[in-house]
Amino acid sequence: MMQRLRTGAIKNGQVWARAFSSEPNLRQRITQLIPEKQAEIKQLVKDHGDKVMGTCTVAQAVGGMRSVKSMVWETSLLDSMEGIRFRGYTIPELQKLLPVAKDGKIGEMEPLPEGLLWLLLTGEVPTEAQVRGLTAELHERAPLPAHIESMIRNFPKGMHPMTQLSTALLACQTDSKFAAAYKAGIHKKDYWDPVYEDTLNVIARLPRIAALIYRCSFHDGKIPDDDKTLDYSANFNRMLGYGPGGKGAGSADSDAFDELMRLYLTIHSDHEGGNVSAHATHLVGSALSDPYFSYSAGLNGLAGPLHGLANQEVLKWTLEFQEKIKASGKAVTKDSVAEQAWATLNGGNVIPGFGHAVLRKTDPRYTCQREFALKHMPDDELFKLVSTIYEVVPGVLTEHGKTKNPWPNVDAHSGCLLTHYGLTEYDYYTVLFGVSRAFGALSQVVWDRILGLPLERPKSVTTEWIRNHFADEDKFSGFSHKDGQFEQTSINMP
Ligand code: CMX
Repeated sequence: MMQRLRTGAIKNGQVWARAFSSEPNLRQRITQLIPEKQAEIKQLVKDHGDKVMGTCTVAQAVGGMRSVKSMVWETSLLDSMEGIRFRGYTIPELQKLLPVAKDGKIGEMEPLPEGLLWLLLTGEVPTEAQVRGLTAELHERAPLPAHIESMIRNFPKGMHPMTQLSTALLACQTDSKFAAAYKAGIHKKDYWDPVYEDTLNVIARLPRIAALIYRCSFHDGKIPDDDKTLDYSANFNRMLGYGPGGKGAGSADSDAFDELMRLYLTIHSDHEGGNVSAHATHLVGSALSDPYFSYSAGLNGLAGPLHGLANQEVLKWTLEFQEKIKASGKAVTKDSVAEQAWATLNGGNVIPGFGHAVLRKTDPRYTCQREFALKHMPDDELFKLVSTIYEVVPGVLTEHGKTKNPWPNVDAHSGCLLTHYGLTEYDYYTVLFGVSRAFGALSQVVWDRILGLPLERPKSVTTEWIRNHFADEDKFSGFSHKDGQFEQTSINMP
C-alpha cells in the first residue's frame, strides 16, 4: 500500500514538474537533500552530543521556560535584536529574492508565499518555474473531503472562526495519508513521505476552509470555485470575496489587497520553534499524530490572546479608543493615546500588539507592514492612529516598567491594513494568521520526521522537589565555592 501511495505521489509530482520545468519539483528536491541532512545530524550528535547548550534556572522553569535552549527547529531562527530569519534570510532580503506574481518583477512586488514554502522545506530560494509548479500542485491538492463544506455550513452561528478552523481542519483528518500509512505498517525511515503529503494537502486546503468560514460567518455563504490561473493568495482573496468579481472589483485596491495577502501569508509563516503554535504542532507531531492532529493543536494555541488572537484584540482596542475619542468630541492626540494606554494598564490588562517573549526591538514583521501602508495607504485614518500609537505606547510601557520589550510586534499592524481593504470583521483575523503559520510549523514537522526526531518528553518536577533539591544549598547560602573550597562570605549561619 505504501508503495502505491508513494509511487502515486511521485508520479503526480513528475507530471507537475514536467508541466512547468525540467528542474526538480519540491518532492524531488527534498528527496535529494535527505541523505546529506540525515548524515549531518548524525555527525552533529557524534561531535557535540555531550556539550551543554544552555541551562535552566528555577526562575526559568517557573517562568515559562524563557530562553531555555532545548529544541531543534530548522526552518527559521529568531534573534532578539534583528528579528526573524527564514532559513537564514531576513524579510527585506526575501522581498528582494523570492518570485512574485505573474508578470511582476522580483524585488518590485511582494514575495509569493509558495516561494517561501519552498525555501522553508528545502533551505533554497526557488526559481520562478519551481514556484509556478508548486502553485499548480497546491491547486491540485485543494479539494476538500466531501463532508467538510456541509460541516462548516452547519456550525452554530457565533462560533469563533478559530474554533471553526481548528475543528474543520481536524475533521479533514479522515484523509490523512500518514495515519493510513502508519496503520498499514510503514517503515520508520519512510515516515516523512506521507507526512509531506499531508503537509502539502493541509496547506492547499486551508484557504478554502478559511474562506468558507468567512463567507458563512459574515456574508451570504456563497463562494467561487478555486481559480487555477491565480496564485495561492489571489485565489484565497477571490474565495473570501475580494478582488475582481468581489469587493474592490477592477480597482487598483484589489491588486494591492492581493499584494497585502502575499506579504501577510509570507511574514506570519514561521517564528522559530518555541512560540505556542509552532511548539504545540511540533510536540503533538512528535507522538506521530499526523499533520491534521498536530496543526489543529497548533491552531488552538494560536487562538490565545497572548499569541495570534492579539491581532483581533489590537483592532478592538484601537477602534474602541477611536470611538471613545470621537464620542467625546476630542481629537486623537499623543496625550489621549497615552491616557488610553495607562487606563488599560491600570485596569490590569496588557496593551495588545506590544511586547514579545524573545524580541527586544520593533518586530521587522511590524516594520514591513508599516512600509506597505506608507506605500499603499499613507492617508488612511486608522493607519495614522496606529502610527501615533507606535510613537506613544513604547514610552508608556517603559515608564510602566514591567515589560521587557516595549516595542510593537506583528499583531500591532495587520488589522489596520485589512480594515483598509474592507476586511473589517476582526474576529476573523487570527484565521489568516492560522493559514500562514501552517507553512512554517508543518514544514518543520516534515523535517522532524526526516531527521528522526523522537517523542518530545522534557522532565517536570514539583515545587516540593525544587525546595527539597536545593534545601542543602540554602543551608550553606553563606558560603561560596572558591578553588573547590567552601569560603565563608557572611555569618548568616543556619
Ligand atoms: N502590556 C502590558 N504589560 C505587558 C505587556 C503589554 N503589552 N507585555 C508584557 N507585559 C507585562 C507582562 O504581562 C508581565 O507582567 P507580570 O510580571 O505582571 O506578569 C511583564 O510585563 C513581563 O513580561 P515580559 O517578560 O516582558 O513578556 P512575556 O514574555 O511574559 O510575554 C507577551 C510576552 C507577548 C505575552 C506579552 O508581551 C504580552 O502579553 N503582549 C500583549 C499581547 C500580544 O501582543 N501578544 C502577541 C505576541 C505576538 C504573537 O505571538 O502573535
